[in-house]
Amino acid sequence: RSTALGPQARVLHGFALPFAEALLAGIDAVLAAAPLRHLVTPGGHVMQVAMSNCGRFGWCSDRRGYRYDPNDPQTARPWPAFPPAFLALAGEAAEAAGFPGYRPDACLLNRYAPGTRLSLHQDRDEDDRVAPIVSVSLGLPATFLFGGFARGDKTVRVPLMHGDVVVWGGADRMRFHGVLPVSPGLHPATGECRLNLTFRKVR
Ligand code: MD3
Ligand code: FE
Repeated sequence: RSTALGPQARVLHGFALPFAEALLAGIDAVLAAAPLRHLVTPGGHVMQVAMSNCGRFGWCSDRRGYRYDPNDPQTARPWPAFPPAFLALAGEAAEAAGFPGYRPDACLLNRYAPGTRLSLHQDRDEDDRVAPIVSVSLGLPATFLFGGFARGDKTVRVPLMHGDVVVWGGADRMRFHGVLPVSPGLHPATGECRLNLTFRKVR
C-alpha cells in the first residue's frame, strides 16, 4: 500500500518491515563506530535530535555552518560505510516510488527521544536537488509535517509508523518539512525512541 503526498512524494507503508532486523543491526554497527551526538547549529543552539551518519559523506553542523564532510569531525575518521541492507532498501524503495537506479552517497541517522521535534526546514545542503531522498522510520510513531515551498505555506500532517518509507524527489524535493514532538512510549524494536534513516545523493 502507498499514499501519494505530492506528484513525486509517496509513503510506502510498511515497506521496511522485512528489512527491519537487518537495518537495526546495521544501525548498531554504524553507531559503534560513529556515536550519536547533538550537533550545534550556526546560531549556537544544540539540536534536540541526536545524529550520526554513514556513507561517503555525513551531514554536519557547527558554529561555522552546515556542510557534508567525508570524515566524522568527532573521530577524524571516514564515516562508516553503508551496511549492505541500507543500500538494498534504499534502492528498492526508490524504484517502487518511480526512481530506478538510485545510488545514495550519504545516510543521516536521526534519533528522537520522547518530546523531541524537528522544526520546519528544507534540505538544501546537497549538490543534487532533484535526486530523491528516501526516509525510513523505525520505532515510536511520529507525525511528519509536509509543507510547501515557502516557510509559511500550509502543512499537512502525515503519521509515520515503524517500517514506513517515504520517498521525495523531483518537484517535491525542496518542500519544507518537519517532525512534531514524539510522544513517549516503548517500542519493541527500538525501546523509548524513534529512529529515522535519511538517504541522500550529495554529489
Ligand atoms: C520531505 N528528517 O533529516 S524525513 C532530515 O523524520 C529530516 O527525521 C525527518 O527532515 C525525520 O532532514 C524527516 C526526511 C525528509 C528529507 C527530505 C525531504 C523529508 C523530506 C525533502 C522534501 C520533503
Ligand atoms: Fe529534512
